[in-house]
Amino acid sequence: MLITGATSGIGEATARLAAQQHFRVIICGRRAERLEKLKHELEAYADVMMLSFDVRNQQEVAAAIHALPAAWQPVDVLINNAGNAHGLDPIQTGKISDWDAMIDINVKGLLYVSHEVIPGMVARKRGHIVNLGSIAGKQTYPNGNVYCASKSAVDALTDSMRLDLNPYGIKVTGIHPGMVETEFSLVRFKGDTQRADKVYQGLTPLTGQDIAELILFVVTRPAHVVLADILVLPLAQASATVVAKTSD
Ligand code: NDP
Ligand code: 8X3
Repeated sequence: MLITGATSGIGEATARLAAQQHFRVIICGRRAERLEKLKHELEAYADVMMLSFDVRNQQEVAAAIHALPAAWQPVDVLINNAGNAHGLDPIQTGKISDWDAMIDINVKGLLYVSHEVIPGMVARKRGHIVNLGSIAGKQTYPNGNVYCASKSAVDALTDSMRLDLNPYGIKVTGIHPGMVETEFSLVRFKGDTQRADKVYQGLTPLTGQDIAELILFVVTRPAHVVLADILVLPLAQASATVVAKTSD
């Protein structure tokens, strides 16, 4: 199983649970020290390989995946998880650097990784791709603009992959979470912990572990079963904008 964005949040929890269930895991991310530490921890349960690359850099992505030793080359499960929101500004004052980051990481990065993995799946006529979308890809919300657009693109690509890969017996799943407490808001608000913490105050958000459990469920269904599209929310959340908070 190759997991992008395994240095924190959903990806890290997924790597941990997958290793505990004895999947061989390839953990990816830019922060090599975190990958080293996680690799060391997970080797108690399973074989672990780490790849440090920036999904925005197509050459880095291709070189890292091609350099996998032959025994690790057949990637049968790809978890396209790396991604973030950058900023929460109205469209008229949005920053080009934030827009570039979201499109380059969430959309182009997912494509670059998929480009290196899909041909092997097609040749072997087997595989499972799980793309992390978001409720933001299903419903827009004020100031969500480019993040919503990037996740809407992930949703469209997930459906497109399922269509194109249908003749090859490859499963494709879209998982679309609502609020999950990870480093997501810290990244969105550029390290402002107070603002990030406030997002999850007054409700019980989902955790990375909740989504990891869902991912492991999805990839362990019988061969004929595909969970195609999953929206998963904390109890307090009814839509992208309707959240029952007990306090602000
Ligand atoms: P985190 O910020 O905790 O994790 C993001 C992961 O993505 C990190 O491991 C980070 O690794 C990796 N990443 C970010 N940019 C790059 C890059 N340029 N190259 C390689 N890896 C990168 O957030 P989450 O765990 O919450 O997010 C995981 C996915 O879930 C994302 O796609 C997000 O959009 C989606 N999601 C999150 C929700 C939430 O509320 N948290 C809700 C719905 C969807 P590193 O920095 O080491 O490179
Ligand atoms: C993350 C959830 O609602 O902040 O994708 O966009 S939200």
